[in-house]
Amino acid sequence: MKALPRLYAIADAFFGDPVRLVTSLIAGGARLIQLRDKNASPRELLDKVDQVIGLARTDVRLIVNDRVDIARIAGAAGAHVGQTDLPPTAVRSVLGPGAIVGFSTHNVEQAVEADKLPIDYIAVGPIFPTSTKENPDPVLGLEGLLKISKVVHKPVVAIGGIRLENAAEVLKAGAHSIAVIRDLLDSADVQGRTRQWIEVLNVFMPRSGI
Ligand code: TZP
Ligand code: MG
Repeated sequence: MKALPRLYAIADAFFGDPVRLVTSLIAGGARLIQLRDKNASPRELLDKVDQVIGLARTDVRLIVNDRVDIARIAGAAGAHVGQTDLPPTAVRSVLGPGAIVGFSTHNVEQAVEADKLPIDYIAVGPIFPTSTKENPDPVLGLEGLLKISKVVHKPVVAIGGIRLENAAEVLKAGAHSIAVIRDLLDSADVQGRTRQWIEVLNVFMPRSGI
């Protein structure tokens, strides 16, 4: 079991230099951060991950989106993969038992299958409409999230269109943690927004690890 914080911040390079973004997220208190850069070449991404790991405190865990090879080479804390990326069982065998492995799901069937895999959390989304992801799957809503949370055992990380204003509802619908891009990164004060998020999420009792 690996304890996961409530806030899962995603530093998406679409919103700016990931090194700058991660610096602000860490300063605001984020301790689980994913680096997502859909356009970088493998070499560029490795360079960015190296830089970000270089500035992370030891209590910050950095997860690489999509590229398990780069997570492994850079010594990141883990990797996050989607339905058409490398299968989670292969990811686990590459990264080892200590790594955090996350897997995206978009409906009940996928979440139930994901629950049987050697992963640390099941990402579920999009919960609400989002313009951050290209070609998103159909919106699940809080009802869809609740349905999934009830049938899986692994921690659920909710993602997609979640804003601070509806975060409490998302936790009430069974999410263990919330992954956020736009509501953090679109802010003129990423550090301050991160701090606000953590204050709101921490009102909920921390649950025992994942
Ligand atoms: N996967 C499902 S929705 C999404 C991803 C990567 C985008 C989430 O971004 P935002 O800005 O928090 O809606
Ligand atoms: Mg992917």
